[in-house]
Amino acid sequence: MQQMAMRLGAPILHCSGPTPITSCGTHNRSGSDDVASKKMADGGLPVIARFEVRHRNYLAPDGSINRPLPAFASDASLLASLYRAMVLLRNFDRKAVALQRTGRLGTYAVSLGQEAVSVGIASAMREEDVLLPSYRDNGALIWRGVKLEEILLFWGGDERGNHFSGPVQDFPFCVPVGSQAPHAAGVAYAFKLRKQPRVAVCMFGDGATSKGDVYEAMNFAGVHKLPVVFVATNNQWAISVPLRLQTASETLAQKAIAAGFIGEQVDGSDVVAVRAAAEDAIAAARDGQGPRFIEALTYRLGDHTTSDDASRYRPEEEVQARWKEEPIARLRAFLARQKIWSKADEEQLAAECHERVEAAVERYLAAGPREAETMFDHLYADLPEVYVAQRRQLAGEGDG
Ligand SMILES: Cc1ncc(C[n+]2csc(CCOP(=O)(O)OP(=O)(O)O)c2C)c(N)n1
Ligand SMILES: [Mg+2]
Repeated sequence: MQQMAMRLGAPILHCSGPTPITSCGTHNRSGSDDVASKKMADGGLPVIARFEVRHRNYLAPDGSINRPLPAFASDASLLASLYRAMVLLRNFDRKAVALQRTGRLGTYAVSLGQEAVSVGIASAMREEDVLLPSYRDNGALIWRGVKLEEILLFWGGDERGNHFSGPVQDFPFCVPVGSQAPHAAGVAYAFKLRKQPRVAVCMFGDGATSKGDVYEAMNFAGVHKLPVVFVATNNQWAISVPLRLQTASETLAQKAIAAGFIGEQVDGSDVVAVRAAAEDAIAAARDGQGPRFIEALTYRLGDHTTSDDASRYRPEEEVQARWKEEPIARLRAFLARQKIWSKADEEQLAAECHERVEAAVERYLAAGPREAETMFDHLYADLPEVYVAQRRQLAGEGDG
């Protein structure tokens, strides 16, 4: 962490204790002389632990650069592919909402304003790593090869969507808040036992960080030094609950410190920062250094889902102000400054996205509804007798 902090020259976001910072994300349990000799805290008691949380940002909202860029940022084609993935996701979201509004899709959660998080994180993963996403991480699934029509099938209530084209070991969307975190610790524990150089990447929201599942998973991962990266997308809202009512903690990243590992906060509207933080964290986890936690600071510009109307609980001015920071315009401004993205590229991309999304919708609609009795499938290895009878009945095979 110290090394990373020096390389980044990032500001200290949070620290405790009145004395200068001497350690980073670690504490001295020994009560040794050097600790005792440090300046005494209140009441003459020695300070025995002191922590820092770093904040990472490279691109300003106008696309200018705040600090030296990480190595991958010199790869113009990688930057363009990150941009393309974010634009595709925004187009896909828009269409998915239109499908829901016209009765052709179930509840859907858009990524509006947070596209840089799921795309940036997934872009730093290897194929053999395992993604454990929340319901809002479409961008990560698409990056890893899940087809758009498969995502539509899932949100259309069709389990065939979970039989996806992405890496077969990846987990499906997790709708229960935070329950993917203990699964991630379990996956990482398996990697460790098998001595496989693979990493579990677990994504959830700010609201999920208040769940016992998340704390318990982080604690277990810290104790066993598991190869897992926890990513909290802090979009400031958990449906209608604002962050200030979610936690009294100054950052979400500092929650990792209690579990014994590094937590870093990144500007989640800066895809370069998200990818760089993910690269560092995933490499450390793969290297046997244990878990990491990334808090991606962003803003949910849209409603929670298509079942929500956010104008009932947050002022329009707040949302408008946050549009100035959004990730797609920011990256486009940066790419334009670097002369690696033109108006013609933009027009071509818009046409490509339109075509790709429309073709996926056609395939989704052509898949047609499943037989009603399939609702019993994929729940149990052996269907309990009571459901066997109900399944038969629905299938028109008599009372069973
Ligand atoms: C265990 C559980 N409790 C409650 C819910 C209802 N619920 C769905 S989303 C949500 C808020 C989650 O907020 P956050 O973790 O910040 O994620 P975001 O929706 O902002 O991406 C809640 C309470 C749920 N799905 N699962
Ligand atoms: Mg949230």
